Amino acid sequence: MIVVSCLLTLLPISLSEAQETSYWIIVDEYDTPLPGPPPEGWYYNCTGGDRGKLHEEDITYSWDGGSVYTAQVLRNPGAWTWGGMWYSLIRINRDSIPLDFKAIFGPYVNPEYQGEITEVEIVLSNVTSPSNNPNLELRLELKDKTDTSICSNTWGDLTSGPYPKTYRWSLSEHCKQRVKLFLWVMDRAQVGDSVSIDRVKLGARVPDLTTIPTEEQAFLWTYSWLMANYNPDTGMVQDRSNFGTGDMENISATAKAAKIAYYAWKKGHTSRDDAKAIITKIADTLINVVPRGPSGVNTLWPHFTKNGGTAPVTPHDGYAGTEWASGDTSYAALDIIPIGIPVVTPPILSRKDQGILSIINEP
Ligand SMILES: [Ca+2]
Repeated sequence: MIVVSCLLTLLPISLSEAQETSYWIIVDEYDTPLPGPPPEGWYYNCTGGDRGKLHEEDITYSWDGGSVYTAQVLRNPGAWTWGGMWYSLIRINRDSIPLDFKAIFGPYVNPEYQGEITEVEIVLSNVTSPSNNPNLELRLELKDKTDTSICSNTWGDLTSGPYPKTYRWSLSEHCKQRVKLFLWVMDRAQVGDSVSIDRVKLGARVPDLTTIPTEEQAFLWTYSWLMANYNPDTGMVQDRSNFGTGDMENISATAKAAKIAYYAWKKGHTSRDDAKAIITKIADTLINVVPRGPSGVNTLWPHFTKNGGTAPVTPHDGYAGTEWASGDTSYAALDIIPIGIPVVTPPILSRKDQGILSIINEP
C-alpha cells in the first residue's frame, strides 16, 4: 500500500521559541518524467495527489532528465500567452478533497497536534526571453475544491539574473483555507519566452512534537496520511492516495485503520467520538458490505474492493482482478478482533462471542 509518496521528504528547519517546528514539504522536485502515462510519464506529485500541464496549445514542456522542467512559449495568438502546472494536494483532482491549510493532519487529529501551511516556495533555475520581455510574470495560486481562486501572488522582473532565483510567499491568514489546487503560472509571455523550474514546496508549522516520544511523532504523521485515504461515507481505505475514490480499496489497510484509530484515541491524538465512528463504520462495512468468496468454496474477503467495498476489483486496463485473499482476510480479522469487533468470517477466525465494540465500554 502506498499512502503518499515523497511527502515523506519532510525537512525540519527550525525550533522556534514559540514551541513550534517548521518543515518543508516537497510538492515537486522535477526529478520524474513529465505528466503522462507511466513508464514514459508520471502523473503524480509528492503530496499524494496528481499534477498536470497548463495551456498546452501554446506552451511546450520539457524535462532535463535530471531535476528541472522548462515551459516555453511555442505560439502566441494574442497580445500575450501563459502556461504552467497544477497540483492537486493529498488526493487526485477529480476526487475534489482539499487539504485544510489550518489543519494539515486532517479531520481525525485533535487541535493541539494540528499543523498549518504557512508559506510556499518556488525556485527558478533559469529564464529566457528573446525579446527581453519586461512584462513576463510568475504567479503562484491556490484554488478551492470548486476550482475557484482563493489567493495568488505574482512576481515580475524575471528576465534579469542571476539565477537560480528563489521566491517565497508567506501566506496571509485568509489564504489558509481548504485548498485543493496549487498552481504556478508563467504569464504575459511572448513567443520564445521560457521558465525553468527546479522545485516547488510548502512550508508547514506544527506544534513542538518533541514533547512526545519520537515513535509517537512518527505515528502522528503516518496516522494522518493513512486517514487521508479513509472514506467516512463507505468505511473503506484507498489502496493509494493517487487512486480515485472507490477505484481500488484495500481490505487489510481498512482493518488496520480501525486498529490504528483505536490506538490514536488511546494516545490522545484523536477524539473518542471520532475513533468510535471510524471503528464502527469500518466493522460494519467489512462484515456486512464486503462480499466473500469464492462462492460455494470459502468465505474469504478479497484483497481489493471498489465502490465502497461493495464489489471485488475485476480485471481492467491490463490489471489482473483481485484474488480472494486468505492472507489479507487473516490480517484484517486479526486487526479488528483485538478491538472487540465480532468477526464471523472466515469460520476459522470466528469470534462470535465478542460483544459490542470494546471502545464503547471504555472510559
Ligand atoms: Ca529539482
